[in-house]
Amino acid sequence: NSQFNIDDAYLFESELNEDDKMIMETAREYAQTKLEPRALKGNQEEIFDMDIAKEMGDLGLLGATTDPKYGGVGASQTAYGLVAREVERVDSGYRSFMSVQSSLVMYPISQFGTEEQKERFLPRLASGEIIGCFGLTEPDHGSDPGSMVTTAVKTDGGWILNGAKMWITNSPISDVGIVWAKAKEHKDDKPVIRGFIVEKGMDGYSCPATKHKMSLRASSTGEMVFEDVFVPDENVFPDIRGLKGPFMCLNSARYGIAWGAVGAAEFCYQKARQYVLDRKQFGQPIGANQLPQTKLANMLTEITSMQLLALRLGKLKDEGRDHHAMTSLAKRNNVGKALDIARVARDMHGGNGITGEYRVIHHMVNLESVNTYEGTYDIHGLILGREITGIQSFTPKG
Ligand code: TGC
Ligand code: FAD
Repeated sequence: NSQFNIDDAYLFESELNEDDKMIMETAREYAQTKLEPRALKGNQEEIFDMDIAKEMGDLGLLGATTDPKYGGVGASQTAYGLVAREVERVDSGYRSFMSVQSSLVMYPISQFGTEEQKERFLPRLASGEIIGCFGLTEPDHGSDPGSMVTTAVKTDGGWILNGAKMWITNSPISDVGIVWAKAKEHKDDKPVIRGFIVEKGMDGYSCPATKHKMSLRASSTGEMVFEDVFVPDENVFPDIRGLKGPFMCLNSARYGIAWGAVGAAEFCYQKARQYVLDRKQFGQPIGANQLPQTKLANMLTEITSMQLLALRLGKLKDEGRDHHAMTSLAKRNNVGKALDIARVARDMHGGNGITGEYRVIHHMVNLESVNTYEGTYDIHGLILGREITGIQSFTPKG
């Protein structure tokens, strides 16, 4: 009989191949030695240390699945997820930076870009020399991006963009942005959603920062504002049309988030366990009581199911057998469960749980954003509901 592993109850890490394990260990070592010491200050003072981009780039952690020809390390989807888990064990904000760079900027350039676009942007994004952002959400169109009002109108040699994107991770620190807009080639055309690569310094393009966030404070968030911005033809994705383009990027990011939530939940569970073993009340460790023990049992049960779900989805993605509804299921379940675990872990820390030092409240408030972005908990429920019943319930038409 093997020993029971209280952090990996069903021994999921023993299922990983050597390459995936090596990337996971590289990410873990980096996150624990370089990110963890910055996390509390980063959160409290709203600092995203720009060195992080280069450090992650040097280790091959940005766009890890990208073809080595363009600066990636050709990692598996499973390995990409394992990196997200290690980074989010420290701070969902650092994982957000990594997810956006990898899944929402490098992925669309790899999938939809021209050869010239790939050569021009991917190696510098992979090394962390330049930073990217992704603009889909608008001030009045979040869950329903199909109703976006940002426009792109054809002109000589390029396109003129007008509109605004809101809640954009990395935008204030970005050198490039992938923006989705309703494009019209001719005046009487029906508009169609297309993807554009915008660059810092383009006339009429600005990225004001969003201040006073109470969550993901170490992640830089802002707007993307377009006032008659000229984007040359060479910065347009040539073939992808419609919402399918941005949604394909979201599938990749949502998958990474499902793994990231595992790391945040594991951190909170391990902290809560240690706390109730160390802290004595009524003459005995708090952990000697039945309620804290069953809370820990519930956490481990949920974490085990989250680990297995993420691992299985990674394998299905590596085999090309995934469906986007599987990703919705994993993102919704894992982030929802991680948030529940963080809230219970916060409670188990009593007054100390209110300070940043124990860092559970830090994860708890971060996970509120994670539960909202990339499709809210309820929107993923509705995506699954549509698959299960065959009836869409987003609009009253049914
Ligand atoms: P719907 O009719 O469902 O679909 C339109 C077209 O898209 C196709 N499609 C997908 N393709 C690939 N993957 C998916 N997941 C897809 N889902 C849909 C679909 O087949 C169709 O194609 P076609 O060829 O027939 O036109 O579109 P809808 O408007 O009814 O969509 C409804 C809904 C709710 C599913 C969708 O709008 C949605 O997912 N809303 C949530 C919005 C969201 O997730 N926004 C995320 C913004 S980015 C972000 O938050 C980054 S945070 C990152 C960080 O910091 O880590
Ligand atoms: P709404 O769509 O207004 O939803 C409000 C509430 O109504 C939610 O609870 C929702 O579940 C519910 N709701 C909406 N429609 C329905 C319905 N039909 N039925 C039932 N309930 C419904 N976006 C980007 O494009 N790029 C980014 O990099 C990015 N980064 C982000 C970073 C942070 C920190 C945050 C908070 C958000 C970020 N977002 C980004 C935006 C994010 O994707 C949106 O906030 C999210 O999709 C929800 O949209 P909304 O905020 O407009 O909420």
